[in-house]
Amino acid sequence: MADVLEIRPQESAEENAQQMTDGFHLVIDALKANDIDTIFGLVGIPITDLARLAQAEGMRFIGFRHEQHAGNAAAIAGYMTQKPGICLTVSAPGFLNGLTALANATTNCFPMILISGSSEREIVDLQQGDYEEMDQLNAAKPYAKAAYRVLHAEDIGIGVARAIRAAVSGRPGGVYLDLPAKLLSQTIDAVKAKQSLVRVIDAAPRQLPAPDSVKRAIDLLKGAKRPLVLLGKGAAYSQADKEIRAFIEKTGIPYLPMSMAKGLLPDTHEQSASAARSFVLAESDVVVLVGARLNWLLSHGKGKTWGNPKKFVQIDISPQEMDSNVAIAAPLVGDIGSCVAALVDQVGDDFPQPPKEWLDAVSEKKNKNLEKMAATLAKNPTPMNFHSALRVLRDIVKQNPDINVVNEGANTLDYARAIIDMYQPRKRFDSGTWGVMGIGMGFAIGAAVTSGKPVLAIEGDSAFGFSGMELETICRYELPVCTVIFNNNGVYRGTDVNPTGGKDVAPTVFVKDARYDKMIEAFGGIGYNVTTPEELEKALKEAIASGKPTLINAVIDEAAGTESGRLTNLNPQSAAMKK
Ligand code: ADP
Ligand code: TZD
Repeated sequence: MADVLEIRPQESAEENAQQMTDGFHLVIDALKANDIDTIFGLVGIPITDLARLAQAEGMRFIGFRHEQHAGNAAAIAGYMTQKPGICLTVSAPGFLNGLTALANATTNCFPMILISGSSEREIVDLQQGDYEEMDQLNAAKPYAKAAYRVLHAEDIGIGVARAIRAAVSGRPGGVYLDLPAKLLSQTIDAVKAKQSLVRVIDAAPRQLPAPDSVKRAIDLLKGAKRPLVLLGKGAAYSQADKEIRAFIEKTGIPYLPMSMAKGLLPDTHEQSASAARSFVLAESDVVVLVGARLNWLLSHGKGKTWGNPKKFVQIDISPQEMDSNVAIAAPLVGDIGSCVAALVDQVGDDFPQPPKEWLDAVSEKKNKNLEKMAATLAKNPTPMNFHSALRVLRDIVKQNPDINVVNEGANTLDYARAIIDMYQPRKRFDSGTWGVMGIGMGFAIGAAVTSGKPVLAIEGDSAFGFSGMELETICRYELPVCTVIFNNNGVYRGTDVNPTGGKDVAPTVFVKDARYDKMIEAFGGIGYNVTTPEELEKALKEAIASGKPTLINAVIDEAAGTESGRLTNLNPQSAAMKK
């Protein structure tokens, strides 16, 4: 750390003057002291110089066209690395644009820090109408895991340290750090400043499970007749890949990955029960949740989806997660690596393997469903539909198993998740816990910058629209992102009509036959327009091999999608209207 803070000469260099530094420098020094090397953001008063300085001091500053996408990039960087991603914005509106991403990160348990410049406390608190005046700290609080403000330059080191620890320790989440303009220009004695820096030690300490909790879980598992393991994105985040694989393989229990946990073990693993999802959820009797919450994505652990009564083992770092929706018979609170390792320790050669009838039933169901899916995928309708296009993407990912996959939309999300096998951990990034649209280009940029590897962004045409302007960012930084737009002329599909016969199109309908490929050409990227699986395959191969910013406008049958994809049960009004 000795070389972190360079001492800068005072501007009015009087003889023997004390050497001074300022808030701008200290923020950068505090981040660098904690090995943070990238900032995603968008400049303006009062943080433009902060961004300039970050770059001048050797950090990477990735400038966006809208703060929400900078925030999403930071969030996904945090998820990939277990280090908080940093998003930097201006005050009030810029902050609010970033807040959506901060809230999404908190909801998904991604560690990130939103740093926003703010206007002066004296004016904000008396509501005297400052430039971009807003009480940002209080606005951020309900949507962040923690929110802090620093008022004195000597507290910058501690403020950054608190933000880092809050973001990554325990259940990860989004943290807001408020930096008023005056703080940034405050000067401080350089020696004192250097001493005020804090390097966070063991930011996310291991949290060991209690031995009696481990025993309770093992006893429950030993008595199971139809056990199932459910892996969530918390399991992927924890980077306990080896322990999780050992647990699955030693116990022989079938497992289901949640969307972003796909690839933690390759989806082609023989114990994967993905293709028999409904069957195993309904029929299992003991379910081990590993970093997965029983929220709406898992029907809250009850109802028809879950069929037979069952007992849950839940592994989570957050004690409050237990019993959130249904009773948890064996809570295992701790970090996933430690908890799973503790379970593996108890799984000796005498550990009972799941009964053969259960494994046979799962594989029979799985094979049947895989055959059905293969038949659907083999069809070649004209125009192309979701399935025939996704067959091509599935094969491309198989050939490029280390490619990062970003995915959003309704039908585009639901079908891609089911059809595209993943082979490596933390390579799939999608709409997540909220089912939010708009993560596409932000996640793509974050994933490309963080991994240095290519990204395939699979986007519904509506979903893409939320972040489409970031194509310019992708082109500006020459990122190897290939965006494929499933273009069916609207939200879900493009065939709705205005029942009044009026001039306005239906609420779900877009401009027909839009050419999204031309958008990327405006910024020097390469665009393709394809209408058949053969054309799509050729374009994809060329695009990925080029390593350049590319966009493929894949024309899909405008009648192919269903309303809300597979979420029709959450859309009762629409179902009623159609009656
Ligand atoms: P999914 O959407 O894939 O089902 P969720 O986001 O619902 O996953 O759940 C992730 C869970 O993982 C959260 O409850 C979070 O507290 C937990 N978690 C995150 N990181 C860890 C970790 N390192 N150890 C234990 N639990 C973790
Ligand atoms: N706004 C935000 C921020 N998130 C949302 N999830 C929605 C609106 C509602 N919404 C969905 O849930 S999916 C979707 C919207 C607008 C787009 C679906 O259309 P698409 O995908 O073209 O992206 P498909 O594949 O054609 O269904």
